[in-house]
Amino acid sequence: MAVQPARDIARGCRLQAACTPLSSPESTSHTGSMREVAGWLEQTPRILRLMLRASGEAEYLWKPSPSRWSIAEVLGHLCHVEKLGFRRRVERIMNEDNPLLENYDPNAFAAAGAYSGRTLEDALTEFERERAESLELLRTLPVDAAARPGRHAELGPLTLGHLIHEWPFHDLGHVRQIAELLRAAKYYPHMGPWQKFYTINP
Ligand code: NI
Repeated sequence: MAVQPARDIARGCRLQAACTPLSSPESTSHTGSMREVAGWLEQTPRILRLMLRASGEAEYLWKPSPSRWSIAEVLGHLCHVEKLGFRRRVERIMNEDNPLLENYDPNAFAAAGAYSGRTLEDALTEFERERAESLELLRTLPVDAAARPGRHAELGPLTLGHLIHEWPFHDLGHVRQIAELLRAAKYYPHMGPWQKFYTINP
């Protein structure tokens, strides 16, 4: 089966949404879904550790092209954005009155080297530590926290509930990106004529 190119990955972590959602925002109970989101966020570090158990140094550092991220850079991004993109924003929305949230530019941080320099074990351990701290924060939120407002420099008005739901969505996008990098580096070069059936976009 051919796989559609994951175009969002090419632009850091942006996705063009052109699909029919399974549920509308109105059909979701915020209190219940916040707990569900935290449950998902707890799984991501475990999923990454399992996925990357068999990854060698060459695959970990492999960049498909100068403009595309390696698995090392994706993990570095996850470590970095956990604090600056997610936890700090949650804290500001909880502690301030409708705060203005600055843009987080992944490509600028990547170019500045913020995502480089970690070994695989360093990156997994750092992400586990950062995520544990985030889960601690989420556990302290009151049940009505989802409605608290903030303003994003580019997107405009939003709520804490919106930010909380972007979190596992963002996780899954990068899990998919790592899966794409792994299969392109490890298996695609060795599958001979079967390559004809697939389009890869690592
Ligand atoms: Ni991202």
